[in-house]
Amino acid sequence: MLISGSGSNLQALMDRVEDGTIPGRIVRVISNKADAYGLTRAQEAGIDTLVIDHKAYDSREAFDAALIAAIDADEADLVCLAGFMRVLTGGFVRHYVGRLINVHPSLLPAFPGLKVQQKAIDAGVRFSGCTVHFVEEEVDAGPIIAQAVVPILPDDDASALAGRILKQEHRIYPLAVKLFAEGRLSTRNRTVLVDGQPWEPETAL
Ligand code: 3YE
Repeated sequence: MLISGSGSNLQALMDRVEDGTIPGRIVRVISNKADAYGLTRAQEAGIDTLVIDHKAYDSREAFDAALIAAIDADEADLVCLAGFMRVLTGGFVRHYVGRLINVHPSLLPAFPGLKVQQKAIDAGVRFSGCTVHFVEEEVDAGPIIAQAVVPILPDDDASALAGRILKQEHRIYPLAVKLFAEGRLSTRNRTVLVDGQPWEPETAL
């Protein structure tokens, strides 16, 4: 699990592992920021942590190589980005093809990138939400696994909207990880498969 911040999605995943919903365990939490509160959450739950500070590396490739070495030492089956704020190299993405996922606080492909809650408000859209997706080299453009919709209310500011979206992230990210842990989630030719079948209303998260 890769984080940079408070780790609220990490907490949601820890909770679903703890209560048996997700048949797996979080082998390690890696942060590129030493002061990320998510590291404290992990330590309190007895999960191994590691700080790999991107500023200690000369290049994006060198940082990503350090990440790969640490992740592969743990033999993790799935790599989850959760509030991890670094763009990963093509080499990193290819190394974990089919087992690298992210959660993003908009209804992709609308509003990729940063400060997306404010962008949704500024655009005047009536609904936003969140997206769990497989990670490809192009940021926020990988195959979509799950989405949830929330309304944008007249008095919303970015923070109020972000809170409403986060609640849904905390619901759908664990659902996607559960499916993966059960061996039911995969991707082929940029299509997401559940139980080996393309998306259908019956299997949609
Ligand atoms: N990398 C690839 N594809 C993806 N990383 C994330 C998703 C994703 C990915 O789909 N290849 C913000 C990145 C956006 C940004 O520009 N970060 C800066 C550093 C800013 C900082 O350290 O605070 C940078 O140079 O990387 C995860 C979400 C990425 C968020």
